[in-house]
Amino acid sequence: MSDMQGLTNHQVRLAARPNGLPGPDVWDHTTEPVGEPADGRFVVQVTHVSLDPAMRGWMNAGKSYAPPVGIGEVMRALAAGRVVASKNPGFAVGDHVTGTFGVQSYAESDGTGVQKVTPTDDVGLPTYLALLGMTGMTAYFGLFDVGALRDGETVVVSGAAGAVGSVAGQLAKIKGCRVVGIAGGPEKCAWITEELGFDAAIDYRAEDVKKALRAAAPDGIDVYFDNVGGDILDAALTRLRHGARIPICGAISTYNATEPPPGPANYMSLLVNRARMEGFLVFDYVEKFPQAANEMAGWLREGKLHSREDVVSGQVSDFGDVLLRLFRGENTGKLVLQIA
Ligand code: NAP
Ligand code: FER
Repeated sequence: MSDMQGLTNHQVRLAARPNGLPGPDVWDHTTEPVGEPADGRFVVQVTHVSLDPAMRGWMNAGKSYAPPVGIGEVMRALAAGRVVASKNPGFAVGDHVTGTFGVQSYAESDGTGVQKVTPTDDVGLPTYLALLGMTGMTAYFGLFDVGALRDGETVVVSGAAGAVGSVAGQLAKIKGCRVVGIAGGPEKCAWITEELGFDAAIDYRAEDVKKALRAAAPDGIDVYFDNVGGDILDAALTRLRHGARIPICGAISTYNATEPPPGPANYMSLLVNRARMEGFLVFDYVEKFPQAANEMAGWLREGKLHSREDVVSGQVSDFGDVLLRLFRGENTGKLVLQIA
């Protein structure tokens, strides 16, 4: 088939498995012509690539809930874009879509796992990768289902100025909870308290987290929504109330570790406080996404929820550098690479 108007697909492929932080040596940058779609398929111009800590896990050998990205394969990524050619009756040229399109400027798809979305002036395409995408669903089900949040409880969220954490804290505020966020740096702490309405913020880079938690949650924690693991999880474990729940959403502080990290030394608090700590995977809730996204979109429209996207403009080839921002804490809200 002829190329689509001579268009070139820019791609980022996994060249080698990283040890520790993924440096530039783990990426290959390739180009290939964009082909016409085969019957039943369509071509998406990728405009926004989602940057997710989970990507670090996908780069490791060894299967988890998803197979690892193979060496030489286009890096897996959730993304958003626009249909530019279609031989699939379900998708028309001009439709906006989200899906697992990979780190590339054009993706071919048969529609599997692809959602049609309707960006507006108020709710742009990046929000479908943030509050109304996998990120928001993670906060929603992690807090309400795994965390079994009850109105008025005391909630502590780590990674609080990040994509998932900033939504989890806001959702807990909607339920009338006292919400304490833990984040790195004064700007992030100011954002979550002053703009998002968190009751308190702890700057873990500048403060003794254990001491700060004692002051910010004097009666203890009912739900600790853990995005980071490590020392911060350990500190939170010392402040549990009886019957506390800890949704284990992630442990970004360990993702680039080259040695096995020390276990949470305070986990016996789970026993003493009859508390539950539970891992979860957002994909287990796929069937309930539409219902949750409707409720979240309502709160977004009413101004009760804010979706902050940290949109970095660049080329597909900037992906590797932009990904590192997650591990350096250089993002506030949902990190998205907009393909210039
Ligand atoms: P994000 O929070 O927007 O970005 C990562 C943030 O982590 C950074 O901005 C940084 O903020 C913080 N961070 C990085 N290194 C850290 C360290 N050593 N100690 C403490 N904080 C550190 O990313 P996200 O997409 O919302 O993901 C948040 C967590 O949710 C991750 O653990 C991810 O794996 C998890 N997740 C789980 C599921 C699931 O299904 N279970 C789904 C999606 C995401 P600071 O400046 O505050 O350090
Ligand atoms: C994530 C971290 C870990 C995530 C999924 C996992 C969807 C799951 C890992 C596993 O099953 O081993 O951010 O996002």
